[in-house]
Amino acid sequence: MICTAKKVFITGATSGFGKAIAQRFDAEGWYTVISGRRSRRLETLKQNLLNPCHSIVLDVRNLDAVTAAVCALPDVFTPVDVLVNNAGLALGMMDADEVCIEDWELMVDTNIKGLLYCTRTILPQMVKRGSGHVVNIGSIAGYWPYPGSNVYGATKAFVRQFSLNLRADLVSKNIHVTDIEPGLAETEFSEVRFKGDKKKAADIYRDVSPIKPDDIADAVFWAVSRPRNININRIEIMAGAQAFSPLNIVRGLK
Ligand code: NDP
Ligand code: 8X3
Repeated sequence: MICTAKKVFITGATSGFGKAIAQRFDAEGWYTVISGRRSRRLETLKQNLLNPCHSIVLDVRNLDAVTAAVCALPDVFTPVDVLVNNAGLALGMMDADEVCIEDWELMVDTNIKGLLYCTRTILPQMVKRGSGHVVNIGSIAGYWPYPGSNVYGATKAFVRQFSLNLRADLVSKNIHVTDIEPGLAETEFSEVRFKGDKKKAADIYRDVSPIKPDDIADAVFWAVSRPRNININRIEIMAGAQAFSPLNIVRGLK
């Protein structure tokens, strides 16, 4: 029997944006495939969704695991209509000469390679069916530089350019691509970035009203629910209390 419900595959659904995106699509009647490394959180989320949900304990850095998970999708969850490449992280906020190289590698492996693995693995089913939509979660850090963003921002610049290039390849195959680029948003992002230092993380959101996960879920759902005669290339969203810094001029350098 052919299932007519729409299906969304979300990476990093155990927290923050990914969880809110899963809840939003579910509320709109979509079937969800939720993934992430923390199994208990996936199970709790799944139990609270109204529509069929398939959960996968998945580390996006592992290509074999991504391939196996996509091959093993139950029929009712294929072909995937929308892939949301959300899994990602920042680690540290130190200057480039002080940073731990393993943190850089982990960001590259997750934010770039993990996103590529999921995209490349799921795209063929969209192409075969003749429609689909890839939504990548980039960041304002992919465009606006700030101290300590070094490799994190560069991975998101990759996401931005890859999204555009992907669209260039796939326009003739009726696959839409959107890069959503949030700014200051309150999730577990800062706690991860500061390696469990809750005080430092809380300080990032002190006395401002940051973007909420539901705001990003709204943007993702809006982008994929536009009529097919348009493609939303990019959406950049900052917190109301956030803007661009002036250029930095350091005086006295020889
Ligand atoms: P969270 O830390 O709350 O969520 C990150 C999610 O990514 C978790 O579900 C985590 O799941 C998952 N994840 C991390 N590493 C892996 C991995 N190797 N394999 C699979 N899943 C992984 O942060 P956000 O919700 O804020 O972050 C989501 C995305 O949004 C990221 O790409 C981030 O860069 C981006 N972003 C965040 C902003 C912010 O200010 N919060 C602003 C702009 C962009 P688990 O640990 O269970 O694997
Ligand atoms: C997260 C937003 O400004 O912390 O991507 O880099 S920022």
